[in-house]
Amino acid sequence: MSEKIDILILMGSDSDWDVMSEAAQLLDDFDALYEARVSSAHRTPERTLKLVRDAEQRGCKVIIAGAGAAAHLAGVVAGHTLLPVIGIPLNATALQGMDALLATVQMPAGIPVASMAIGKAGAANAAIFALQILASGNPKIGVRLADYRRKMTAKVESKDQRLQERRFKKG
Ligand code: RP5
Repeated sequence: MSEKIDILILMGSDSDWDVMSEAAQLLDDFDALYEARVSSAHRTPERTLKLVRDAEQRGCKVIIAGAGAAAHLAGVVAGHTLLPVIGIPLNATALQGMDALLATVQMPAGIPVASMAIGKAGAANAAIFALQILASGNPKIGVRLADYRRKMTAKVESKDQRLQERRFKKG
């Protein structure tokens, strides 16, 4: 595969896809150029490095990495590239993602990972954050992000309106 991509999504296992697909879905909604691949920091370290190098050569600008057990993927990737890396801690062990959160967020100084929340909210925010990074060089993405946010605002306002109507009916 050698087409241009803006974003590489990496996940440690296919068992991560249920959560990581939230990021992919959002990137699809924005017609983003991305690729989603399975590769583990522990099980396939060389393959992970190769995917990162290939992505760099294909013009990739941001890497999103999600992992659950001994969640080193985002940090290892960050150590191998100067591209910004966004980490998603996943709930894959008896510790319900707290272990992955700490492994993802507690990077030593010098190798940053932008850690999101555990799980689906983190995956969605990783996609939005990646788009925000791309928007600095692509105003069209910025316009679409502003529209996305306007729609979110409208949704909250209509939820509030429905709540007020329900309360009014009861009263
Ligand atoms: C991590 O181990 C993966 O990111 C996944 O969250 C977890 C479990 O992987 P599987 O045993 O389901 O392949 O590396």
